[in-house]
Amino acid sequence: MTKALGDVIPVPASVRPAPAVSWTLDSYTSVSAAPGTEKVAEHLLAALRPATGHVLPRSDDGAIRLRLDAALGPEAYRLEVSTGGVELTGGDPAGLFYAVQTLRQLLPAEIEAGTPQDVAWTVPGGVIEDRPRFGYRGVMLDVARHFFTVAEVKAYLDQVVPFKVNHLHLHLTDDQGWRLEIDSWPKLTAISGGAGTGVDGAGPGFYTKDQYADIVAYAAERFVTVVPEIDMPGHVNAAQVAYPELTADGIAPEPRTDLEVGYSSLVAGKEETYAFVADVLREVAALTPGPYLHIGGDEAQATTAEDYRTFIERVLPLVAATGKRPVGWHEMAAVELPPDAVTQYWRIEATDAGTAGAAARGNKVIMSPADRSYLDMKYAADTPLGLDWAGTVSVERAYSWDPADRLPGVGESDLLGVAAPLWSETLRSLADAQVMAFPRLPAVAEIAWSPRAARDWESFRRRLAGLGPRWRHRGVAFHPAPEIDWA
Ligand code: TNX
Repeated sequence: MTKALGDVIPVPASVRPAPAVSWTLDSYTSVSAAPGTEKVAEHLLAALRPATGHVLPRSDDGAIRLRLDAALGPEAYRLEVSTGGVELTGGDPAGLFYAVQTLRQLLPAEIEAGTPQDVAWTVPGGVIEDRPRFGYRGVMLDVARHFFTVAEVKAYLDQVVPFKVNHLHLHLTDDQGWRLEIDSWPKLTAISGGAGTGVDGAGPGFYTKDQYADIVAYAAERFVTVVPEIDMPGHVNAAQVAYPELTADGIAPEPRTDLEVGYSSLVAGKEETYAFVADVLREVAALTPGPYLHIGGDEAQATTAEDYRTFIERVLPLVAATGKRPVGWHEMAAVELPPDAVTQYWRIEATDAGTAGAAARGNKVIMSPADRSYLDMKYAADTPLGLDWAGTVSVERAYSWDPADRLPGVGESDLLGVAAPLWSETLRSLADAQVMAFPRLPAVAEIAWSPRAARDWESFRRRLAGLGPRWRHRGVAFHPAPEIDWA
């Protein structure tokens, strides 16, 4: 069945259907890629060839045409379907990549199958003109509590980019484990990336620098910027197990694989602390082409307020020395931040003086309220996986809020964007991660991309239903939320 032109997640900014018009891809279809669009054209062909079984050769007058027009602006695109074919125009290569994602969703669901399907590949006619509301549209994956392999991280990336997500925040370190090789402090991974360092003794796992660089490159090919997080001054038990000199008394703590938080702290008054942080940030920055370094800063209950401020004030210049822009969980706003610093709001309270105060001084905010955007919260009381400290988060709850209304003093222009974190204490596999992310990640992604006025729960419910068959074709696990009439 041919889809309606606007039947896409995230809903586009402007949709002008031409109801009498459609176009069908067939074995004669060829593809024209203007200069600068070749790489995105390869993504499109990789998406279309398996299920259609067609060769889709390149030609000068293809029915599928890709081109760039900078006048559209960054990340924007235009997609026109006429009787003669499909024209995809990107304001830049990222925008063109988003046009490809939209075209995929406009084709029948079988386009996601891995082998040739006997389907009429018909696309509805008309024009879509689209651009993002926010520049930061993120997902976060906690690879510290449960380690996800390089292949699993790539698979998760593949599953989120259809929703025009453009940042992957990796929570690389926590009390349980340390997941990124640091040459100057090799025991971090030799000891705390070893067997049994996942929650409940799962594991082992860490990324070598080459493996991490592979993730960063794979993400970049999909227009996704990796944001590495080294969480401090709390959440550091794994670092202290490896290097007891990072504790107050120099005695190694016991390794911990339980779910408690807020019990470990780097020592604000010790110079070793800052030598360690400077080395780690320098090495992480060297692996990071993107602008951001996330320094955590959350749940530092084992750090006095004064030590917390001392620590953050000493660490912010170390980030600046790497040339990167600091991001921290919103607790970081306890100190006056440099203008380029970004806070990430995660709590469930309806106000936060620190985040609002920093915003008033010009610090941008990433919105990730736990009661709306945390993909690790249970959907409902009977959800087998997940936590519920922020309440349960149904698909409707994940969708029916707006980041510009979330905190007084933090409006549209204060927002860098929106992100959906997935903490992994209860997860043991990629399938577990998928069940928690899908279908709520598309809800948060629509909030991050689509104009506020274009969003509507009833419309979203209907569009979401159509994703079920696509995920089944791709072998992606998802939660069959009862409020959706799944196709
Ligand atoms: C709070 S949110 C945490 C994490 C936990 C998460 C579980 C935040 C910045 N810190 O340490 O994994 O809750 O939902």
